[in-house]
Parts: sequence; C-alpha cells; structure tokens
Amino acid sequence: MLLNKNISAEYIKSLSLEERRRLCKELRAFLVRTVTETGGHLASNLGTVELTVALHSVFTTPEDKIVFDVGHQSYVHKIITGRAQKMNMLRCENGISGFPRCDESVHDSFIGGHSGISISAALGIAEAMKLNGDDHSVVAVIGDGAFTGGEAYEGINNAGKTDCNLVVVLNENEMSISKNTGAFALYLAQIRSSQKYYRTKKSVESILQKTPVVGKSIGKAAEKAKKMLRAVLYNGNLFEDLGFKYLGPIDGHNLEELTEALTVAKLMKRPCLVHIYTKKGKGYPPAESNSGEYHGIPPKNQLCTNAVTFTERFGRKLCDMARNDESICAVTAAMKYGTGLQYFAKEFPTRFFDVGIAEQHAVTFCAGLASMGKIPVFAVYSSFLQRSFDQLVHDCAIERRHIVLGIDRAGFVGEDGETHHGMFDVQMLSCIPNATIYSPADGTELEQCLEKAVYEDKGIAAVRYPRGAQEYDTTAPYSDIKHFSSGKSRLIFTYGRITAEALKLKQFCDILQAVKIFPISAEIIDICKKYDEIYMFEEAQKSGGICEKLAALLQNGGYKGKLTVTAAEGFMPQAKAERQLALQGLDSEGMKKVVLGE
Ligand SMILES: Cc1ncc(C[n+]2csc(CCOP(=O)(O)OP(=O)(O)O)c2C)c(N)n1
Repeated sequence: MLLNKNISAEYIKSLSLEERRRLCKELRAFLVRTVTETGGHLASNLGTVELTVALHSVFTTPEDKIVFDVGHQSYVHKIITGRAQKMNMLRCENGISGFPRCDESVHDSFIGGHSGISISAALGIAEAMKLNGDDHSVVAVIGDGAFTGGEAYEGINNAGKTDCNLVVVLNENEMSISKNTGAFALYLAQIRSSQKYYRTKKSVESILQKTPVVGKSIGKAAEKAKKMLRAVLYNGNLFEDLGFKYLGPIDGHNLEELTEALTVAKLMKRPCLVHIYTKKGKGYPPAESNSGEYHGIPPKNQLCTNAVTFTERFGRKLCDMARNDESICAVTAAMKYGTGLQYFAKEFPTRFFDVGIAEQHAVTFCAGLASMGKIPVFAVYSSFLQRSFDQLVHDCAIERRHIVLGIDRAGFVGEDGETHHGMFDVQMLSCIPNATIYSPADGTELEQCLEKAVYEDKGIAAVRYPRGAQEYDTTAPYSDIKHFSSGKSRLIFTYGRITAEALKLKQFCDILQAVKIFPISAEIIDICKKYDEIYMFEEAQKSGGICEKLAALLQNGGYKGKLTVTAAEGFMPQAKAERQLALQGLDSEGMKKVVLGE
C-alpha cells in the first residue's frame, strides 16, 4: 500500500509516476470506503484525485497556496495534508469539516463552502505575497459549475491585468450538481473540441521559430503565416484575451500531462489558466453514471424515513399551482433537485430557468420577469440567497416587484456546517421595507404559505423552511398566528420547525406561534402584553432577528414583564442538526431550562 497513515506531499514528491498512478487508485478506493460511511461530496472528489496528487507533486503548501472553490472537492488534499486518519470523522461533530478551514490546517489557505470565490481570494493572496516579497505561487481550483457565477469573471477580469504568480485550474466536467448550463459551458466544450490545443500550440510555436526568413518575398509570406497562426492560436481564446496564458485542454486523469502542465504554469510566474477535463465520479461506476445523486450523499447510518420533506412539498405544490396559472415561473441557481424543482422543470420546461450558480442574476432576472406580469418563484438555499441582498433591495423592493422566494435550508443544516446554515435570511429580509416573510412549522403550513405568498402578497414574499420533514397538524386551516392557550402566565413565542419543540412544554406555558413572521402584527403584540413572562425562541441569528424586533416593540410600548430571547449566536460547526439546535438551547430541553429557570 502506498496510501499509509504517514502520507504527505513530501512523500508524494518522492514517488515515481507509476507509483503515483497506483496511489490515485488507492485514494479512490479510500474515498469510496470512507465517504459512503460518513456521507459527503463523493463524485466531485473522485473526479479530482489525479489533479490533487499532481498539485501536491508540483506545488508545496503551505508556502504555495491552493484555494479550492466551494472546497467540496478538497478531501484528497485533506488526506495528503495530515488528515487521513481523521477522515472517518468527516463532517461529524468534533471531527473535520467537509470544506477547507484555515483553523483546521495551515495547508488550507482559504475557507470553502460557497461557490465562485476562489479566483478573487487567490488574487488577494497573490497580491499580498507580492507586497511581502514572497515569490511562491497561488493556485485557484475552480469547477465549470462554479464558473457560472459572476464573481469568477470579476476575479479573472482583475487577475488578467496583473503579473501575479497565479494559476487558475479550471476543471471542466460538464456538471454542476446537475448538468451545467449556460453559454460558457458551450464555449468550454468548443475550446475542447479544438483538441490538443496545448500540444498543437507548442509544436506550432517551435515550427514558427525554426521558419527561416529567406529572401524578401518569402520572408513576407512567412511573416503573414505566422500572424495568421498566432491569430488563431492566441486570440481565439477568451482567457488569453483577458491576459491569462492558457494551457489546455488537458486530460485531468492523465497524471503525466497534468503534472507537466502545472509545472509549466508554475514556471510562467504570471496569471495562467490550466483547463482540464475530468469525469465526475471517476472510478466508481454508480457515481460515474449518476454524478448528480453522488454529488452529496448522506451518512450510511442516517435513518431512512418516508416522511415527505419540506422541499418535496414545496416542489409538488408549486406544480399544482402552475397547472392552473401560466404566469408562474420557477427559477433555480443550479439547485434543481436540492430545491424540489425537478418536477416543475419536467412539467413546465419553458417556464423553468436554471441560471447556474448565479443567485444575484437570479433575483434580478426574477424582477425582470415580474416587470412583465409573470409570477417568478426563486427557490434557493437560505445561505446562498445572502449574495442577493442588493438585488432584492434595488431591483425588487423599491418598485415593489412581486417575486416569491422559496427559501430552503432555513435554520441549522447539520453536517455542512457554518457556511451552509440558513441563519441570516430573516434579518436580511426583515429590514427591507414591504417584504413579507412566512416560516411554516410543517408541510401543510408550507403549502398554505406558498399560496398566500404567490397570490395575496405584493413585493417580496418569502417562505422559509428547513431541511428535512415535519408534519404535526394537517387539518388546521391557515392562520397568520396560532395561539395555544390554557391561561398560563408564561408565554413562549416562536416560529418555524422549533414550534414542535415548544409544544412539548404546553403544561408549563402557553405558546404563540407566528406563521407569518414579518411584518410583526399588532395581534402578536397584543397577545404578548397579556403575559407576565415571555420566552422567545428563534432558529435564526439572534442579532436583528424577529425576536429582538418583537422585544424592542414590546419594551418601547411599555411592557414591564420578564422577557428573554434565545436564538442562534456565533457560527455553528458541523454536527447533526438536532445537536446544533440542542447546543443553542433551541430544543424542548433547552427551552424548558429557560422557561423554568433551571
Ligand atoms: C453560492 C453557492 N450556490 C450554490 C452552491 C451549491 N453547490 C455546491 S457545489 C455546486 C456545483 C459545483 O459545480 P462545479 O464547480 O463544476 O464542481 P463539481 O462538483 O462539478 O466538481 C453547487 C451548485 C454553493 N456551494 N454556493
């Protein structure tokens, strides 16, 4: 076995090419074994085994820096940089993160989680290194999916004009989570179809250099030919036009070619883009044939339930509504399956838009649709919506464009950790004038809220719901608030899925659940005022949340009773979502302690 517990980049550099090829096979087997147990991003990591081995053969971290875009493909990097023995605790509480984390290893040079940031981050690092007189290299590893996001272009635009030691590895596998979309994907395929660009260019260049200039006319013809060839070879490529040297397309599973190209890129000491082509899921047939499903897989011991998830309820309900209303359009930013829009995409392909990993574009695009009388529904994970704040304010709110947000993964998400929790959407939206926010506690409420958001509200109307499933009252009609009262003097105010936790404490206190959580209604304030003690619980960031706002309204209105707010604070690392709730005192045990003063 070449893959042993002492594996390191130094060790890899000492291996022959043949041994490194064998090591790649062993790494793949190890990935399949561990990730099918722990859960995680299997297909993307299988696709980048050779790339990561080649990177660590050519570059030396932490002096050279590698920035992995999203970072979901950094597992082999983790294995090579001292974390092989911790892989059995990948994405577990007190284990290691599924993304790069600078506080986990000096070899992780930048945080991962959200897409499209690697080139900007790498350029910042490279400029700082230059200022420090440091001659080492910075590498950004970015997928073609991540390249559908605007920040990647902003990064390229700024990097191309510099003389930084910056290498961008663009990994084209034709997949985002689903099939990649957009004109840039087609453009990459086009470059690739001009096969062996890199090799051709090298051989042509040497031919050009050898071309003798004999006599005036022959000399002229030769010059002309050179110009023509240069026009084809150098100017035909967007990256070169933008100031990068381009190497590619390279077979990303050919260790020799990869190592050679990365070495050339390193030696260039200027912005250079290495375009590689890989197979997502490589070497594991189930993941190769269905890389979408194997993009992220659950832990082996995760209990399987038949409960219908919030996501599923959302996707199905939207189809029901769209069947009777041709103005409804659905938009996703590369998360068709994650947000339950696969049904809509199939049934209404002309009204379905996958815009790539482009949340900012998605919101403004929705505003455009709305300006023409359509009802756009943008289904998006809470944490990725964070990117679209200005688009919500400027493009939607000021002119009251009616766009509906289906905000999935609101609250704690579990194993993906800090970067993926939906902790800020409530704060973000509740400071925008005229926005409406619903937070259903179960699937039935979700359907009711979606109908209201589509047909009764104006401006931005958001329905936020968590990962997973919950169903506890399928018969109750819709109501903005639900007051479970038996005349107690204590009140719990809460909303969303943790209402189910609060309802376990009915013998100690009354419960007030908000379904429409913003704007905060006069009715909520009136009910609260009747209680001597109010305990508020919120599965969102405490600062600027609904509870803080409600508390301020009560206090400004002269409320003199006891008032506490318990909500999420800080950043919560990877663990099971139930544990994350418990750690923040948002399960029934934690609530009981606060309410009873234990
Ligand atoms: C801003 C943002 N939106 C959405 C996601 C969810 N997401 C994670 S990986 C991924 C696909 C990335 O595709 P690509 O960069 O090509 O990498 P691959 O998995 O194909 O190797 C998506 C959409 C994210 N991480 N960040």
